[in-house]
Amino acid sequence: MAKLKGPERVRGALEALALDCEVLTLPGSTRTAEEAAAAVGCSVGEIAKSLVFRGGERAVVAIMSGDNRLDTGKLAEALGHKVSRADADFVRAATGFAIGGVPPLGHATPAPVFMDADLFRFDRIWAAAGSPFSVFAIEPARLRDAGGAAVTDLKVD
Ligand code: 5CA
Repeated sequence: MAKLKGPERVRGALEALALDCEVLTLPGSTRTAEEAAAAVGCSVGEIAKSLVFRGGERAVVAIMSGDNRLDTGKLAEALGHKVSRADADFVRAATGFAIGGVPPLGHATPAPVFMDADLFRFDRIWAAAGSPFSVFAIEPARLRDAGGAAVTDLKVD
């Protein structure tokens, strides 16, 4: 069987979680939060960035509002373990997706997930859907519940 493309895998993960979110493929790049906001026509804050870090040998995922920077000290405190930046190979191995299209759920390996409380400023947020041209929209609470995410303050003040 042919390997499923990123957006198809995200569609499958959303269906498996009974989330009726449509995966949109856009004509413009959604590789960065700024590009995704321009492509969708929303504010940068409404873009959910799915950032992967290393906590020892394990991955840890931080879903950040697009206009916030992650404070790695706060993430380490929430996790209870030192964290370091993941390189592109680690991100792909841990999630199954390449940087620029990493979705907030449906990853290859289970990992603790933390979510920036500022995402709850919005009724609906947009996240990457497995490629640098695809996104889906979801309510923050549904994303939290689907991924078992711990909501906390993670931003650089
Ligand atoms: N599709 C968009 C918006 S949903 C997106 O994926 N944005 S993102 O911010 O979640 O993904 C880009 C992030 O990947 C950057 O913020 C950065 O943390 C990380 N990144 C970019 N380049 C590298 C790299 N060479 N090595 C490790 N991480 C990187």
